[in-house]
Amino acid sequence: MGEVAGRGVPESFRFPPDFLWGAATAAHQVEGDNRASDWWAAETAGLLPHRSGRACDHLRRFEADFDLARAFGHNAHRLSLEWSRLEPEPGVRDEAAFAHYARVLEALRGRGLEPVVTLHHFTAPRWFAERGGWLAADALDRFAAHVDAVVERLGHGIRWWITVNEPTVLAKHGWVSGDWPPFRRGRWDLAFRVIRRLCAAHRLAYRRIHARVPGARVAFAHSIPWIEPCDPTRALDRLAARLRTAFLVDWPFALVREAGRPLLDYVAVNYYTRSVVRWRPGGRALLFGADCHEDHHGPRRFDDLGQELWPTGLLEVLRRVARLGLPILVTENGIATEDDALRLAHLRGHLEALAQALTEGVDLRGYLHWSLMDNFEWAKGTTARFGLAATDFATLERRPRPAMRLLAEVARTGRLVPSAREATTA
Ligand code: IFM
Repeated sequence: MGEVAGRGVPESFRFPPDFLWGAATAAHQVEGDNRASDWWAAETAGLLPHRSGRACDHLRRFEADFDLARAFGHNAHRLSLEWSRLEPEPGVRDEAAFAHYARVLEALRGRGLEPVVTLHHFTAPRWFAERGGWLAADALDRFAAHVDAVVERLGHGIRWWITVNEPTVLAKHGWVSGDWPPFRRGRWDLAFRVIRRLCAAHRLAYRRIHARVPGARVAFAHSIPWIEPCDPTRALDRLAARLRTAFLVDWPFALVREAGRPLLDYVAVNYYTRSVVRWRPGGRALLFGADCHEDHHGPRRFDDLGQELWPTGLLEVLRRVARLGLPILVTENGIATEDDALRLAHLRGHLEALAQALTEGVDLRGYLHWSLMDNFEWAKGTTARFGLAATDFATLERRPRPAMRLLAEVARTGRLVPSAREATTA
């Protein structure tokens, strides 16, 4: 698996006692019956290869799911509040949906699970999409009104907020590769505008949350790969890696700056993989283009979505974002596989990376694994298995995997227990 991410971690190392441990989810991926959303509309119109249907039926099973999280040592949980449930028609707030999420938040707190609340995780109300989505002239006003409603009715006491999830990922799939709603291909111009809009949405949500929730910590969740040149001896590959980093990693941070500082209370890092870039003439493809999968980097391991298992990249990403001088929360990290040994190796390696970062003084506050259970992985449907618990989609039974037990043990002891120190070498 390459370099050992936790090489400098002493035997005496302990994770801080108030470290947040948990899993991350998103409404459309777990709840089921998300009928008023743009994704549901696209699924039923046959524009997507899979239908979310009842997903994990978390809408009805949330208490049992939180029991499971608690039983496995979690003290935090990331969820998204589905905008299309809360505002199924423009300006119409669904009281039952607000009451539902109030119960969900209560259920988390009752179990000692700190909520980490996302306001926008890829899906939007169908009406919002039909009016032009994020590119409509009034998109930000619409989102602002929604944020106000959520903050006012549900926001009390929520400490950790995520305004929007992964602006660059949404722009890529929706406007460049075109495999997600609104299915535009090669529209780089629009993708850039969408990223700007989502960052503007973050800034307005940041202010609105702070106006009403004392002590709130607000960030957008940033998907940050660790980007390297395919051939480090080639100047053009190095340039490609620098350009991709500037665009995919640094630009969104620049877009949320105001008065000389990023409008963030912490950095929310979603880390999955290393991205190995080769220079391609023609420009734009190098920003989102396919990675180089050649083996001259040593033996490499990939998950079912072709993402490389590379824990050292998490350490590098944490070091890099630490330069912003803000606390950091890992708000997603996981692997799409049905191979338990690979999932364990992944988790061990990334726990080592966290420990190494803490040992170096990085202000890291917690780790939320993607995901609590196998769920609806967007255009891949239920074929990509990211869960700490396996989901049987016929019976909806959740079955904890070995990695879930490992995470529980580390959370309980605060130590990189021996089982978490194995198998991270090449
Ligand atoms: O499932 C997604 C999630 O919605 C956003 N981040 C990446 C995950 C795995 O692909």
